[in-house]
Amino acid sequence: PQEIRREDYKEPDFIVEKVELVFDLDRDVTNVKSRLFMAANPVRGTGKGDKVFLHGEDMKLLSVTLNETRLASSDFTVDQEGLRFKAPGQNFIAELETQISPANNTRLEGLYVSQSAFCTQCEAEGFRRITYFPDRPDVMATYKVTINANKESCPVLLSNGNLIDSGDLDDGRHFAVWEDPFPKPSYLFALVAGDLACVEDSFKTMSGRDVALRIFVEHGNEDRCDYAMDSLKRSMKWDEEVYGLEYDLDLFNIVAVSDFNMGAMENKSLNVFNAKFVLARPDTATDGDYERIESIVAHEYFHNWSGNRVTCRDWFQLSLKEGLTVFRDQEFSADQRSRPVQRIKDVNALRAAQFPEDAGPLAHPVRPDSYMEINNFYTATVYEKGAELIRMMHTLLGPDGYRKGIDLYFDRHDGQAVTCDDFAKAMEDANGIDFSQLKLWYSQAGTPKLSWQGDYDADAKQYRLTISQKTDPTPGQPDKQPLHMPISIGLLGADGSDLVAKTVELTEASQEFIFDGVTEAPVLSFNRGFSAPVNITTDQPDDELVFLMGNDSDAFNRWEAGQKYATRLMLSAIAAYEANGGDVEAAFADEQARVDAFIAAMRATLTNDDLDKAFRADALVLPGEAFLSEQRKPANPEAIYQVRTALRKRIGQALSDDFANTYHQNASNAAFTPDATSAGQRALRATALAYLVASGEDEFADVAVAQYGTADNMTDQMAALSVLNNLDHPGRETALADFEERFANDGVVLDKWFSLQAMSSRDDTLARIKDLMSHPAFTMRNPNKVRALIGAFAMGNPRHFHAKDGSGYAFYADRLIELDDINPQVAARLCAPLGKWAKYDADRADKMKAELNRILAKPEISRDLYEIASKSAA
Ligand code: DPP
Ligand code: ZN
Repeated sequence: PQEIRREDYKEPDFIVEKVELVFDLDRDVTNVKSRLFMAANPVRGTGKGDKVFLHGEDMKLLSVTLNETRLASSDFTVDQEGLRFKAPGQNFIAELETQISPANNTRLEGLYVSQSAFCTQCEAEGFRRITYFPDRPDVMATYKVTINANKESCPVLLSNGNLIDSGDLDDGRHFAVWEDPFPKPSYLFALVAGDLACVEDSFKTMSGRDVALRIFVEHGNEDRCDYAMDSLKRSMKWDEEVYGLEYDLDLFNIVAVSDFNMGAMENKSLNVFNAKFVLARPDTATDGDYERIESIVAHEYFHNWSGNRVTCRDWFQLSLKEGLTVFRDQEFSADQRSRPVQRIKDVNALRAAQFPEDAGPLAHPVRPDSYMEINNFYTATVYEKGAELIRMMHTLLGPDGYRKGIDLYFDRHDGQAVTCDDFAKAMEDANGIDFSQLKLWYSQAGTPKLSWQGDYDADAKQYRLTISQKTDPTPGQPDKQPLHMPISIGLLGADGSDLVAKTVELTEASQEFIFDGVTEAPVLSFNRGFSAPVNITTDQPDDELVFLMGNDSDAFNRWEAGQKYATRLMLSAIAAYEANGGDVEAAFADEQARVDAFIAAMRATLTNDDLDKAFRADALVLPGEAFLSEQRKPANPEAIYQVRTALRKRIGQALSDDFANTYHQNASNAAFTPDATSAGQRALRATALAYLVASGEDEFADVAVAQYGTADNMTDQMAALSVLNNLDHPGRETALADFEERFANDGVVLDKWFSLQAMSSRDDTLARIKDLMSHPAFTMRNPNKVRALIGAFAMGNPRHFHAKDGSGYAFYADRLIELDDINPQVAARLCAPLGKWAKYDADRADKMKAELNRILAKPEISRDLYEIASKSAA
């Protein structure tokens, strides 16, 4: 496959001003007629050639008609990529007739069937599987869409914009006509048709317009839409209040479907969602699910401005809309819930997914320079690191300066397809500043490493802080330049208060900052709130970390100090474990004093009632196995698992009275509500239960069994089930069997059951996964099922995935090979774990590479999987 390069961008020769589509829906043969009102692109000037190219893949082309004259087959050419013909003039009408087969579309790109409904997914390049079209985001057209379908099987017919006509046809069919007045790129086109239930509400915008809000779900799920609806209304209000952005149509639809490649899709006024991120009822969804629903509903809604009204010129600019929209949804969640807890969650996600990506074979800049398959670039780097880049702009400009920049951006570019440079320019122009160095974050891959050195001069009452930065080479980028970043710091006095709290701007490879009037030798709190997305290599003494854990006015850094301490402790224990031939007792033998001090600090956090419960729950969770393996080379998954498990056991034993108190004090008889405070209480209680069970005392496993049986909500049930999941306890099988029976017909909920078993630390896990593949509810054709069982194994069970005999790798590669023929996009997404071979010992690395090569040898490998596997094997 060919690489497409950013620097090769060319304006389109012809644009489409208006599209009229007529769909004759049928599962096996759907007929699509399209009328394109085309024009030579005025930006390129007129008379620059007459060659027209329309993208198109996997369709049957029935006819091509230009200005009402049907072309002979010798007048056009069709190949794998699309259709070419000669323009009959500067302005003309092209009419195309194509046939597609939605029921056979297992890639879930373009028009397909999910359960019994028809739906579409066009981002990034799915529209070219529906009809021939210049399927690129810089071609923006208005759409008029007519849908004809069987009235009984498809009573609901939806597309973008406003419904302008509908009625009955012959033969039990009916039709609807939708018109979207806002010009949009083809990736935002959507169509849904099926027998769906609808839940309705409304929202009054700031200018007083009433917007009808509708959520469409399968019949029987109407009582699981309340939270998504509530989240939508709060998102609409927040965007008005914080960004001054109002919704622009009279109707906003969300449709939940079971088969979906992504989380959700922001099609203009017709968002299509993975059902997993819509449906919630207290007995089916956990607090974590509620939280994700809230943030994804917000994310897709926010795209109406950051993505739809102003879109991307080309796909290299994907972060223009995604980085900005992730930042917006993160801030929304921070405002709705707890800001520090939200920041911890976002940083955890960044470190779990983006830092490893930036340190591995798939590292790429926020604005990539090339790709083979754009679907492979919906990455943590484009999304989450992109959001960090916007966050740094926000920090550097302050809220008012940021808002001035945003206002100018939307003012200047409304209705346009633009670039990341255009965004940065609006920020610069509105504030009269220069972001040229900051913009390196768009083009330079890799996570910067920062180190610092602090010196206190008591006589001068002066603190000097020297900060150095360095970014390691990444594929294709051997040399790195120093970046511009805001570093928020605090200098704490002995009583724990801030002597200094300030944000400095680092721009050089090494730079000194001087703070005057510092009346005592301070303790430094560095990179507060994770103001810059970097790794910090300087080790602070244990006692300073304990001090920060107990005193830092920045809650994020309180948490961070605990994480650092725990990481340090576990890394030295892992080294000792390996040096002692895998003896976990020996691992901590030389560390008793440090372990005790750490446990005392954990206890102080646990019992500090001034702290938010959700925060305490987070602060008590040790850094995960995946995070720890990023810190080790070679990483030994068995050692990491054993040491982390042993430390949890020690904490559980040492604090068992405190955890038991916490557990009992946080029981609640009140009916479940998903608000952040109640969720925090449940999280803290779940953490206590997990430590109690980790302590190894049987009585606590019985407590978990009892909790599973009596809980009236999914959060508490899952808390119990996930600790039982790793045990050899009769209660485990009973609870799993009960869960399976209750949710046998409930795909979204049953996925939790698949995932749990895939992530179990028990030795029979791989065998169990193989059995579960023939479970009646499992199918490789449903991405959620594949992610729940297969993906969870590779991403959430490092110990068994990296089993020394290579059984995990072989099983996994077999699944990717199988999946590639069904759904290449999802197969490619799941391939990354095999690409991390350079992090492991030679034996594991060889086995992982061998599996990558076996994948690459697959006949007719997709472009999607080929790109990831070949870059990973290199
Ligand atoms: N629907 C995906 C998202 O919102 C891709 N745009 O991020
Ligand atoms: Zn998005």
